[in-house]
Amino acid sequence: MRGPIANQRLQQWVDEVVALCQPDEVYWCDGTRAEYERLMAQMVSSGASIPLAKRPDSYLFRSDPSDVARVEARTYISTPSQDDAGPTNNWIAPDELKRTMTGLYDGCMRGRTAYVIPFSMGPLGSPMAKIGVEVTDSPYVVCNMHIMTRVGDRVLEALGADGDFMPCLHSVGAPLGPGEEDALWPCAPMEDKYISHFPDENLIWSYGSGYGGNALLGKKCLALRVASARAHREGWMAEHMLILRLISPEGRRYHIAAAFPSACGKTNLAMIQPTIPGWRAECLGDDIAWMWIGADGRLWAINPEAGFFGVAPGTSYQSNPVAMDTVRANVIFTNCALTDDGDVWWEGMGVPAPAHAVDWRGHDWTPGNAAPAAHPNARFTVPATQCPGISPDWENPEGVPIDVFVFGGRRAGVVPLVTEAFDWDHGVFLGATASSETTAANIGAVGALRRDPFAMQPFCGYNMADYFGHWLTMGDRLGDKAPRIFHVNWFRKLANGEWLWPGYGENSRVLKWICDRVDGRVAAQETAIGYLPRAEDLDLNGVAVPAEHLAELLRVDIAAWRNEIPDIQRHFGQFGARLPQRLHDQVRALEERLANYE
Ligand code: GTP
Ligand code: SPV
Ligand code: MN
Repeated sequence: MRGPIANQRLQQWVDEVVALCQPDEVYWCDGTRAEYERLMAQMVSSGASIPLAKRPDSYLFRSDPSDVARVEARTYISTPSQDDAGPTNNWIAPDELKRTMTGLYDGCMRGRTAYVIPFSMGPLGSPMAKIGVEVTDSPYVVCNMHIMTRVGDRVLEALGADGDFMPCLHSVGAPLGPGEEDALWPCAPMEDKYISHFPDENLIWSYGSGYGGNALLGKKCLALRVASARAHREGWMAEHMLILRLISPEGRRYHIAAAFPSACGKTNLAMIQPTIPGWRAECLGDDIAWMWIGADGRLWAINPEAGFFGVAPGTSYQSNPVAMDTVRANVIFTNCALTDDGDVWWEGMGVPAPAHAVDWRGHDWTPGNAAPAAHPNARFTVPATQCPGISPDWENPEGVPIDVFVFGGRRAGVVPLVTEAFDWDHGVFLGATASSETTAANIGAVGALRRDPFAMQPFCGYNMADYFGHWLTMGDRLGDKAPRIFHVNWFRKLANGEWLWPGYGENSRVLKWICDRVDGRVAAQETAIGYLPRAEDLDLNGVAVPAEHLAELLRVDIAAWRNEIPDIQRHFGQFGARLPQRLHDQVRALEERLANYE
């Protein structure tokens, strides 16, 4: 098939992996459309993939019911010293973890093909781009990597004979005996799953899961966990952030990078269609931003990905028309429901439930069924180029200059609609203390309130206290060119469960206030927790938000905020002496302000 690979280190690593995992065959991916179609056709004939009659070139996969999301409980940051992984990460010593996983990998690809996927995170030719090579025994992973990253021969060319790459080993962990029939979605039991990172070696080993962030190793594993550790060492940033360009009626461009936890609104904000006349938006990325300080002293950002792996439920022509148009054709759907006429359906799609469907488990489903038809973490995989709102600059190797950071989370109570930080340190404090109700993007409790600093709790590849310190250092280096920092919460609820804020396109009203603050065009009130708009400072022309809802959205509940302090102290306390003093100072300052705003 292919002659020897120019890059000796790559050939040697692949040889080692093949000797260990013992696949029946080894296949080097070239990244072509023909390859994608060939693999998809194989999966259609095995029954793993269902072609959708109603959606051109689109396919539905159903995962094993046990393998529906990331598994934080089985995700490891394996540094020589546990302190370097820090209290927010699972840790096993590298020797021990490699011994355990080598045992699991031994012969794990028997009966399967090992696919070698050379991929680039970031546009090839960008000084920020990083090359990885994933070896996987999952053709589903290959097709998804085709969409989510830049794959194939052009990457090997860029790698050359002595280029550097990050080795990423993945197996679904289900070897096949001779003649044994494969499962439609092979995977290993929970106790054998390991999503492991060796950040000091730029090395990733994943075993036992075929789903999303566990298996598409360029995404969370490389571009966030390993990259964040590397960014700390090298003085740049790898963040769980969307990148958005907002354009005012006068044509002024604002570049916004926003960090919300998993399934908390990044894709939706990244694809926003502003409801305020004259304002426009362009999408640059929906999940990950890599940022560095440019020659002009500003912070520049690229999106290292090439596609969207987005949450399907809740996506409709009302909530996110840009996403709906993006997924009209050429999509991989996972764990959506299948309609009788050959389309996908999910809860919150904005069209009536079909009278009959096949749910994500493959069972008959009719409206009124207690269980949802689509899994809450059902996803679409789609190329970014298909997004009608994609920015002409989305692949610009130089990136875009960031004006604004927005942090956020899903909080039914307490946290107002929008808050502006007093200064950089206070902004870092807002990021470091951000909290959110957990979602179905991880296997575990849903709706449990937890701290999710900078939306990086599951993705920070080193000690989170050092990560906070890195943010402070970046601010010091950026000085007066640092982006302004805000915090938002679209998810306030009434006691009856109704949303207080309409969200989605109407979030542009908050973004407009943010941009106006950056340019000094609008007032704010100083409160104990930061600057907030008064109701009259928000442009609410054309949207009906009851005055009492608005008052609640912009209210600073002093008693509730005082109640947050012990939890913030507990949260910071876990880092011991490693927590930067400047964050202790922020807690004290908040306490004092809360005491003064009786
Ligand atoms: P990951 O891909 O997991 O990192 O998630 P994400 O942050 O991109 O989340 P996404 O935008 O896909 O949103 C997840 C869920 O939140 C979807 O069901 C959305 O419909 C819902 N959502 C997004 N924005 C809003 C909003 O402004 N208001 C409300 N009420 N829900 C929203
Ligand atoms: C997330 O969970 O934040 C995601 C989806 O973006 S996954 O790729 O599965 O991690
Ligand atoms: Mn994400």
